[in-house]
Amino acid sequence: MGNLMKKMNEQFNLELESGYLYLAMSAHLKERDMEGFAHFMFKQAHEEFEHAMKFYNFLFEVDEKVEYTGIKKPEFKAESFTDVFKQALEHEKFISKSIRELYKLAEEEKNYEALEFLGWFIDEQVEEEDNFRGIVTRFERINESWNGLYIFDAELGKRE
Ligand code: OFO
Repeated sequence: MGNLMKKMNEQFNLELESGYLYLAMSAHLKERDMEGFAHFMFKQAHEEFEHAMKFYNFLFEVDEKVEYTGIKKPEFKAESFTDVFKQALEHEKFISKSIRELYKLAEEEKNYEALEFLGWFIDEQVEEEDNFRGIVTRFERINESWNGLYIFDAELGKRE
């Protein structure tokens, strides 16, 4: 397995880890009876598992192996609801950086198939960061007031 493919395999595991993190965040929110926030994070976790499957399928399509490297215990600071979503935004920034590094490596290795494939993720990360940034802004304006939190909880609970 070349360097790029090794990193693609790491990204497969990282996407699973993202899903695991968001599931843990969802549970944390659900334990505090914020069903809408919990639902939003649950959906986000599913999206991450779909991302993982894209890497999984790609690796098979280019005749590579998939290795499971283990998933680390999700850690996040959660002193407020705002905190949870702020850390989700930070996590997305970290994932974007990782995708950009993969893209750079694919350019260096002149792997055009990987470049095509990763282009989708470059766009997706712009969307992911934009979504979470917008949510964090709303949380900062709500400033943990229960009225605002319940209105926003209902809104995020509508995510399909
Ligand atoms: Fe897979 O985009 Fe979020 O982490």
